[in-house]
Amino acid sequence: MSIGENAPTKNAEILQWVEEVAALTTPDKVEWSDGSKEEWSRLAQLCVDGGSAQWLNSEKRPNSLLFRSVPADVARVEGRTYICSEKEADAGPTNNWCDPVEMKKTLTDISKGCMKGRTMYVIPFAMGPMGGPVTQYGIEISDSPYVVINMQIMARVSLDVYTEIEKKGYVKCVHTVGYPLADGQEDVSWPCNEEKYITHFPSENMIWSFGSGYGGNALLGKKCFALRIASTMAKKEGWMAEHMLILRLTNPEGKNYHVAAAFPSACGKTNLAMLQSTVEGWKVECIGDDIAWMKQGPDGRLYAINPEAGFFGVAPGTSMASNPMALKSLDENCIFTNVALTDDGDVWWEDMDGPVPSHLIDWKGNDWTPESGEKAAHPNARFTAPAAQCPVICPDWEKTEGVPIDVFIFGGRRTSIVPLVHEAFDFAHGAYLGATAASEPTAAALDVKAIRRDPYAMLPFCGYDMGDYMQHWLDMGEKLGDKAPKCFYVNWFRKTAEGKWLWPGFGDNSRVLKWMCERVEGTVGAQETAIGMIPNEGDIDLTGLDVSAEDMAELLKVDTAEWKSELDSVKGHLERFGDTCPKGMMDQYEALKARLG
Ligand code: SAT
Ligand code: MN
Repeated sequence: MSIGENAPTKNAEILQWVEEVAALTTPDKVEWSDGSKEEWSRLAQLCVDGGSAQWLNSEKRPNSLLFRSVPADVARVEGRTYICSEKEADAGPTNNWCDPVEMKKTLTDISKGCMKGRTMYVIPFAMGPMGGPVTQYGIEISDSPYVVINMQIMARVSLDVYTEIEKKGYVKCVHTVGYPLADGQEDVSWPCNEEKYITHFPSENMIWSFGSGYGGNALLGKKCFALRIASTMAKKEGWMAEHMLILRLTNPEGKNYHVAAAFPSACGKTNLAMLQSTVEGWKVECIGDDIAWMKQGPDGRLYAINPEAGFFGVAPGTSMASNPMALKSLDENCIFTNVALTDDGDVWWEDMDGPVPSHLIDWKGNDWTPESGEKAAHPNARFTAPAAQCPVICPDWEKTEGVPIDVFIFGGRRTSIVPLVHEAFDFAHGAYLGATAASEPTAAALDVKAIRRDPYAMLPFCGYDMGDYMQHWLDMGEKLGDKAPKCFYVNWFRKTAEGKWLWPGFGDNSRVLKWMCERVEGTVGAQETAIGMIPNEGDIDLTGLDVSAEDMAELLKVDTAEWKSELDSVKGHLERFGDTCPKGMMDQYEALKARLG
């Protein structure tokens, strides 16, 4: 097959790579994606005509689609995700590793003819605003039209990418659902393969994904590129690729502050990114909800961009009560996967506002009633929405140079021990707070063993040894010096001994953000404790909020005995990284231990 004639690039290396992939996978045809609206509509209709999607009611949800996957392909597959660095040690103890030569051989073997009967799409995309100093480029080859239309929302797909690639290079991404069609064989509605491989070759800036059509397994710009490959690039080049939301706070005088925050899953990251402030005069705008790429700017400060162009969010739980701004981002031009379908052709999921419908088609395509005893939407059902549709998207969200970060926040879900907020003594201490961040499973008892440490919320997303990654944080602190962001640790989830939530959360979290900004400004105090600086009584603005003084004291309590009881778990966590656990981190641990007495 000759793929060169209608190719939009003359770059011989790209043409050769596309040719090679086509020769191996033998698609029926090759299509060069251009990212146009016309292309989106045509491929959306192709999915509908082929039976893998349906249009939602255009009066309720214009230009939006519903897809249903199969039960065997509903989430990222961490057990099948590999970092194929040259040396095993470079992947670290928390990643699966495979020798790159061996993995390529495995993938080559199973990929022979894997696109037969399908179209192979070549998708040029930018992660970040076109031409920006932090932006990177990629080309994803995929045999899934679902991937093409999702990538068009999540990344900036455009033929201009080929021009930028000449200057900046690109990440090679190969994706196949691994479901070839014999002559005359009819397609299924969600093709995928029982066998799955999500593989990363950091020394070649290459990603190869086989067998899944879902989310981060298939939309390779997201976790695979923007976190696993980019974290490796960032380490080498002295910048940061983080699993962080980015938001802007504006105070009543009109001054802006920019916050980047990392939380493990199920801690309300998307809610915080689109929070509606309850503090008079303070405004919050969203820049990103999942990933931040940050580079030191000419003035020495750290500048962040959101490399993505859309939100790939968990639908269940998203409501007018929990996150109205996310919900309003979904009014049109969206793709929904594994949500339920209402009788009037709209979407539904658990915890949506209003009464539970008496009849739905569930995510498996079956009739559903409240008596069914099963969830109507899959718990990991997703929406894909253009970020520009978010009513509180920041006007500078696509600024090529990014926004200067004032504050880093780490956090987790802890029903006890960890106060509402504490501030790190300095950046190295902040790096330690991120390295030891922990969360309880949502329904867990107060069992220290049940907590999961997830450094910087990057455990499944760091493309190299997590110990080296901790060192990178310390190195960035050195490089940024007194221009480094101030670091904080929050816990919105503390409960009383009787099990009552102490903090209202959601929009009222803006009160804690306000305190952080005032700390940056130096206009509000704090008291020193063994674990860090915490607000003095009265420092957090509680105007109009009904939280008692006792509850506030409980929220900010630091009990040294409780903290001491966690020291062993922290030490064990750090020691897991053996030789690569930075001395600087162990020093922080020893200093905490000494302060706790
Ligand atoms: O499926 S994604 O990797 O894009 C999202 C997630 O699982 O965190
Ligand atoms: Mn995420």
